[in-house]
Amino acid sequence: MPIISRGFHGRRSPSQEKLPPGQYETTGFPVLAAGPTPRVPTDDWELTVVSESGTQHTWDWPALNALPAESPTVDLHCVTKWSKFNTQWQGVSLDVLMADVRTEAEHVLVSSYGGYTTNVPLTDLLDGQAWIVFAYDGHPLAPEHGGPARLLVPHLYLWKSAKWVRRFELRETDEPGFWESAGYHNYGDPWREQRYRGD
Ligand SMILES: Nc1nc2c(c(=O)[nH]1)N[C@H]1C(S)=C(S)[C@@H](COP(=O)(O)O)O[C@H]1N2
Ligand SMILES: [Mo]
Repeated sequence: MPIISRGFHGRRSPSQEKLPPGQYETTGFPVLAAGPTPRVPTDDWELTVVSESGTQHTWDWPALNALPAESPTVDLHCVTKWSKFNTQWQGVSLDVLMADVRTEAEHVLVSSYGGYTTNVPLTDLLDGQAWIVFAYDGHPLAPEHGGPARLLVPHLYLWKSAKWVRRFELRETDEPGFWESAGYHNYGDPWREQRYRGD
């Protein structure tokens, strides 16, 4: 078999460099959800972090908005193979929310209004890798995309970015979420193309 050299195909363009294996770029913003869109008024909205000892930290909407916000610009990668580059968000880093939470746990089960769940290692939510976002492209986050607030953890496939996020449960044992229980990969790194269990 002849070996086709890299030069034969030419250099990868800058946007291809941003594309994980098996993905294509889209400029639209598809809406994907496993169920109906929950409508959560900000008056009723709460976010809770519960540690393995049962200690709870809860933020209501004014409390979330009082925290220092960041404006991350990130690429999104959906397991259905679309990627969207340079999306602009506003939100609070998980580092800020977790600052006062004492835990030895390594696993997090994230759950949403409407019942969706997904699991993420705690280390993947820290060190500037994840946010609770409430604005997209300069506007309040639309309900279809998870408003009033969603998790954004862009270095993993987008199913880990729980829309309508409500609760983070810190756990000593890992507990698969909705898609992870349905045969998707437990971790979901787009650069290692971890789409399904066993990838
Ligand atoms: N609560 C909730 N969050 C969710 C989902 C869902 O069904 N429910 N779908 C996930 C999947 S599979 C993807 S690809 C993204 C889609 O986000 P978008 O609709 O803003 O593009 O949300 C993720 N977060
Ligand atoms: Mo997805």
